Amino acid sequence: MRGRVKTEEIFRRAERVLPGGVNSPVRAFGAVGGLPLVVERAEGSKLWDVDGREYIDYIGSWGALIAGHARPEVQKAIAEQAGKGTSYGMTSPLEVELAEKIAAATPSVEMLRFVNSGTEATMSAARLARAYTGRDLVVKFEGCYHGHSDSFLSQAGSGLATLGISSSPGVPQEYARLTLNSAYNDYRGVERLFFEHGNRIAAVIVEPVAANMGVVAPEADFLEQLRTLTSREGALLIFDEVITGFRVAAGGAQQLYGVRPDLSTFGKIIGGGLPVAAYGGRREIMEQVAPVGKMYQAGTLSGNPLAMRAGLAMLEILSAPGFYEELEEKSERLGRGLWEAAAETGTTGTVNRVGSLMTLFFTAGPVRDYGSAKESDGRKYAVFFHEMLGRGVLLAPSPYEALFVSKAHTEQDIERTIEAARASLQAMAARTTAA
Ligand code: KE4
Repeated sequence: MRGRVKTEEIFRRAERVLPGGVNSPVRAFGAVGGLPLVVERAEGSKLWDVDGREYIDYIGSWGALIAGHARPEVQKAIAEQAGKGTSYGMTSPLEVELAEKIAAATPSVEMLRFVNSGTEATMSAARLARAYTGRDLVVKFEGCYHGHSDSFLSQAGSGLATLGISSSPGVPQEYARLTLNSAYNDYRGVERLFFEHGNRIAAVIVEPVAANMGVVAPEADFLEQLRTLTSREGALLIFDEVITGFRVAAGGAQQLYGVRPDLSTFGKIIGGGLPVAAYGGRREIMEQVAPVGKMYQAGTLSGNPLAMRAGLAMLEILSAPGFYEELEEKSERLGRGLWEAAAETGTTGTVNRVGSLMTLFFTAGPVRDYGSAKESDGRKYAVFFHEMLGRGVLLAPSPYEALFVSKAHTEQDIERTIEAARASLQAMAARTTAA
């Protein structure tokens, strides 16, 4: 493998001017150690670092690039729109078109508002739920991650779990007290919160497939039970589909599981790799949002035509017949291959997979919530991460993230990845035996 001279030089400069050398904590390899990547370019399923090393990429910009990097259709759309201007600060036909397409794909969404990040989407959805119900408390689930707004930084997953931070400094106790946490897949726990705080709870927000504690699927009727409970108690049910939207199905997890939330948040895929997110739901709720209603939320670059055009190009790609079926076939093969590799090498592990989202946990499992996800051996994951990286396969640099399969991953990529996993686990097992 080539040296990493340029990576070293650039990352050391980065550390002097960016906290941790990164613009988002998980990129700093805190959970896995070692010199982080500095990326030069990406195309299809591949990504190259500044030293020319090639990787099969399973991060895919944390799920946004379900069709792969630098798709010609998206690049062409961006280039065409750039010539017409990148941001007008006024409504353009493009944002109307993209909103119509998202609403058409998501029956529970009659109206939506574009923002620029998943954080903005969930922060706005929580504010809207509080405005609509006149209540203050929000229930979330341990290990779920809804971005970094003050309401959601307690017991959160993703980067906080990676860094072992249970709540962030800088969030006043008064704010933190307005967020209640329950264990994922524990309906009784949520029921108890309603028993204790009943008519003060504005909303329950949930990742309908959790992907920020590693991937954890909702059990049997967990989502349906949340739907029934929130309806009965006058609280709103918010599905945070920033990862699952247009990923696990064209209509997101709400289509896959047949449960209709009151509000949904979207991100990642709908921007085709540019900063786009959204929150939406029934018209009578969304019409509480300014300027129609009084719940204030705004954004300079919200709905900007450049990002809208990329999002439209992406949704066009997803609408091709057989897109999700092919993705499911590849993902099933990879999930099974990882599980077989663990079994064949005597590795204690379990694979959770929902569609093209999956995680290999280094624990016997089952992994059904944050507590059981934390049973996974983080040190083993770190070793596995670097073994795979050395074999040209880039996984998330944290056991609390997902592996994202894209349309661009070829059968050859999948087989190479399974082979790399088998070799990595074999090498790990051999060292353990020798030790
Ligand atoms: P952003 O503000 O990062 O665009 O979205 C926040 C967010 C909201 N909801 C869910 C379900 C999410 O997964 C996210 C962000 N996802 C992480 C990856 N697990 C972003 C990666 C990062 O923090 O760099």
